[in-house]
Amino acid sequence: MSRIERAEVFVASPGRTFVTLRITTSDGVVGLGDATLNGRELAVASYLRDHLVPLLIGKDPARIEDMWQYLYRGAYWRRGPVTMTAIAAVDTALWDIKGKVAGLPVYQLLGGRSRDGVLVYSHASGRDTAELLDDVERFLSLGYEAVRAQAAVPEVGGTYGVRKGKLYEPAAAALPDEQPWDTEAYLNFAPTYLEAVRERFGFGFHLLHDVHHRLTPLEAARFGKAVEPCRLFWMEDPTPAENQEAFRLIRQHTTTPIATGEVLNSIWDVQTLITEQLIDYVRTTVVHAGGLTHLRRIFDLAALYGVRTGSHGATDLSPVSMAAAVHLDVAVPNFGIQEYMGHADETLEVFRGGPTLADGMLHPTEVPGLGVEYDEKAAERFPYQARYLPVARRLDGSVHDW
Ligand code: KDG
Ligand code: MG
Repeated sequence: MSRIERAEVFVASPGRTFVTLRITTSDGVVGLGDATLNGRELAVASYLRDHLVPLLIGKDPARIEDMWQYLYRGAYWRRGPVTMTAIAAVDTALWDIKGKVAGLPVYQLLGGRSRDGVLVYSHASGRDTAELLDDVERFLSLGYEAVRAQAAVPEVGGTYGVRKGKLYEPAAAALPDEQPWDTEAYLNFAPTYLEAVRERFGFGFHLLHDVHHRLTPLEAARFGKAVEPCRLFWMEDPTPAENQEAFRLIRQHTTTPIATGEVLNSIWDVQTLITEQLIDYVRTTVVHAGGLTHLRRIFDLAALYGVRTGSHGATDLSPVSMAAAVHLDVAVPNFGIQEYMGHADETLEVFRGGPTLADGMLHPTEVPGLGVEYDEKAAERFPYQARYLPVARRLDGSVHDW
């Protein structure tokens, strides 16, 4: 019987920081898992190196479900982003290995295709409405059928979502940057630029917007009502997601669809949201919600209640995560949309392969496993650099939700 012989953790910053787990079996089969937790990367690396890797050696790589139960139930301490990201890395690597052993792409092991491709959205942004409109035009001309739109609030500045370089990359400083936030200014301004997007480009594509946990439930209800004429695909994270009950109030006041879950990491975190149908899209991911095994469980619960999937896919989800996401997206019946921001050129020098983009859709590779390779030599050229997401402060100096 095959055994897990080696499990190595790599931390590198090719364009941004990624933590990658590589498991090698006694038969020489290699599996990859993403273990990146933006701004807390070394905590997951230590969880893996110090606590999980010693448990993996000698175990049967084929027993994916049993390994998941062993690492989750067996640890006594459950849930939380660090734990669930570490478990996810092991789980994803074992699915990669199973695909390679079976000679099948992972989506075939998940039941095969439910669709031909995976609809994605990307990020248009601008320092003002005019710049945002140009950026939306750029994405539409590239063939995207769904675009997220964010603009800086003119009199506040530094607003979440505005791209500085080629890619939108919010984790940029060696210590967290502090950025101002003014809810009333945002509530006055954001509906105007979403209306401007619809006015200029019409309704022939999906328009999304990320509120990024910045509003109270009542403010979110006001916002959702105000943008109803824009017919958004969704408003994302209208209020901090850990208070699931808060979404009831938003739901009662607006028909704007709601997406949440990118910071949540277990089925228990989304149970009320899904079973009470308080959201339309669940944004949990392979990397932060316990891997393919657990995310499939969340998506199956969502399917029972008519909630569709819309997984997070920012630059901090490595190409290994994106590949795993696309294998699952193409297979599940209740897929909605997949976020896709692409990656920096340096990232793609280290991670080779992965899904291909055509006509606004991602397509999984047909090679056995996940279809991504990690170039350890290339990674050595990009040593770890600490990078943090900014922190938001209200105009009176107090900390706001980021
Ligand atoms: O790690 C956090 C980022 O990925 C996040 O700020 C991006 O909200 C985000 C999104 O929707 O992509
Ligand atoms: Mg978001």
